[in-house]
Amino acid sequence: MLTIGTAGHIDHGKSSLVKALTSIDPDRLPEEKERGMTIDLGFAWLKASSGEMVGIVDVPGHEHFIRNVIPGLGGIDAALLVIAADDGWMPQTEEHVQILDLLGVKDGIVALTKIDLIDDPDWLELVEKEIAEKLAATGLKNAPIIRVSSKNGSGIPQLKEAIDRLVQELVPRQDIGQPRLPVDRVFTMKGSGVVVTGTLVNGSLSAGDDVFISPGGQTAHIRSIESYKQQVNRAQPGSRVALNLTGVKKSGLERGDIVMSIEARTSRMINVELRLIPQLANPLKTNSELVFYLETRELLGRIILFGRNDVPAAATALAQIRFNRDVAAYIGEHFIMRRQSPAITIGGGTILDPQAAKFRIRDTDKTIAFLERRKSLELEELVLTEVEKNRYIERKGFLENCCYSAKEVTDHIRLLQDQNRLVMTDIYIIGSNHWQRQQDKLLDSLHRDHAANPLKKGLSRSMLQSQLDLPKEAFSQMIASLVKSGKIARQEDSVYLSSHKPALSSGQDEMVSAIRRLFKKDVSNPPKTREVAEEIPGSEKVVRFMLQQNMLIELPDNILLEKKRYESIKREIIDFLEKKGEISIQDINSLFGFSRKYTIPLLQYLDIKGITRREGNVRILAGKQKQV
Ligand SMILES: Nc1nc2c(ncn2[C@@H]2O[C@H](COP(=O)(O)OP(=O)(O)OP(=O)(O)O)[C@@H](O)[C@H]2O)c(=O)[nH]1
Ligand SMILES: [Mg+2]
Repeated sequence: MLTIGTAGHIDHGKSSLVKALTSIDPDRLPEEKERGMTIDLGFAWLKASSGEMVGIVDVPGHEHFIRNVIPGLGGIDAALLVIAADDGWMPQTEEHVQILDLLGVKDGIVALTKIDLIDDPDWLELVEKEIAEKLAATGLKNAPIIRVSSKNGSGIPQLKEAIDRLVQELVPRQDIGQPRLPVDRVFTMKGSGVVVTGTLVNGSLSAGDDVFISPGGQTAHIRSIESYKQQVNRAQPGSRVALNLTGVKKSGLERGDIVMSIEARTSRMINVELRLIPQLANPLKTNSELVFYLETRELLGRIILFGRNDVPAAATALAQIRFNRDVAAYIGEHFIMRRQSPAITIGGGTILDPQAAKFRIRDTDKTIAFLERRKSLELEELVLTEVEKNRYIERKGFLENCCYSAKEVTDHIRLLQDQNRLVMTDIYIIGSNHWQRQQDKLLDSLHRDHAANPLKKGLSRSMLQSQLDLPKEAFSQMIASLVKSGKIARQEDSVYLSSHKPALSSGQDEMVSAIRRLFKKDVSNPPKTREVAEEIPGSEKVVRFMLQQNMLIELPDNILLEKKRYESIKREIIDFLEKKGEISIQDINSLFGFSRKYTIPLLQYLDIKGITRREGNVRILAGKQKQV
């Protein structure tokens, strides 16, 4: 499947030639018939001798209708440049060739028409020589020139053969699984509702598909598809397509909209590499307001040059375009730009960042470096720059708006991961530099915390995460991988370096002994946390350490007990319960000499630990029924 676009000066015989080739008159509007000129895009098709269908988009030659030309040439695979033998190379021949060149069209055929009007063979040779010279510096430099007459049919078979050769030589349209149908016509048909037409690129669409209309974001359903007047179930990239849509109104659609299988990301700002035509008289100044053509869309925008105030003819430059509305562009897409007055095509370019942040002068170097890396459109650079730009980015939808398929992108991410240039978690892709910096920061935080608080176990996860520039899921994976490699350890909520052993200084050692003495002083009156601090000033840290190290335990009401003593009390209570079945507060008081102030927190603690259970006024062993 491929689509050819005509190009050339007014009245040079484009539409007549399309009719001579296909028997279809591309001039469909009454006004076009009346005036004998093409005003808007026309469509026809022929079958190549290989059986392949070739769509033809016929464009107007009048300079006034250039805004209808560019949308027509957007999705084409090859050009049919029509030049009248009696007239030769003319201004719109020039302009259309510039546009084709800026759009990256490199294949085509030149049809030298109206040869029936020329008797002098030298003249034809002269015209052909001029054409070859003019095309030498363009993408069409290798296009064959075929002499034809639509009036008497001479040369038409040779032109068909040239088209056959083109069909064979052309590399088939890329199918990257991301279909886009830039709409060039919208109309309603009695009985079947809204129809949109266009040249399908980047993927295929099927009848029954649900689709999105960008940039508006409306959803629609493809009821049926027609391609070259035939109903088809599936339309291939490169073909001319008419979609019958349900779920949208004609008023909600216009030329320039794009029918896509996913909801595209849109933006008002894009970063590009632009290229100016050699014939441009005045340099392009930064801040100029221009008319831009992206696929079938025409829109106004302002150009902001990076690190310079103007660009001379024939030069390239990096720039930001700020549009007056959202666009759903993709990396690698071509565009055309024109001045409003005088209305001339001044250049075009390639989109390098379809989701650009507003450019600020202080970001000049960074922005230029980023775009310089993207200019080659190599997948590796696209992946790396996209990740670096965002620091971390969700895998879902990653580089969905670029000229590569999802599979190519995924394969490349895996390759870069194998080379340790990217880190992938379940949800995110993270640049290895960023990952490494965050990991260093995490380890450094732990180092510093351990040095400042040798008695403390470590830092809480939430404290650590708040210091890092990572989303929660990636942070968890970082912790897990550091635990796995043995660098860090975690206990409950605390994270610490594996090498960290909380230890006491000699002064603190003495405090531990003093605290122990405090417990021995009156065994039936163990101190509360606050009382220890009052008796032994500065001992809070040591108490916390002793709790962490399981030397002490803390009962409800902040009552402290030595772990050893608690264990023996617990044992005695269990023995008691195993013999007697139940234990009362008075039993405990008389067993251990405690007052009620201690007994109740102790029992609550045993309940929490699942050792005892309250039954009325007594405790029984948890899990046992009270025997009545
Ligand atoms: N003698 C002669 N006249 C031709 C030939 N091809 C086209 N014409 C005439 O040239 C005039 C313009 O032809 P079109 O086919 O409308 O030209 P066009 O390039 O489509 O014009 P626009 O769409 O307005 O740019 C018509 O009067 C045609 O009859 C040809 O091969 N020989
Ligand atoms: Mg025409």
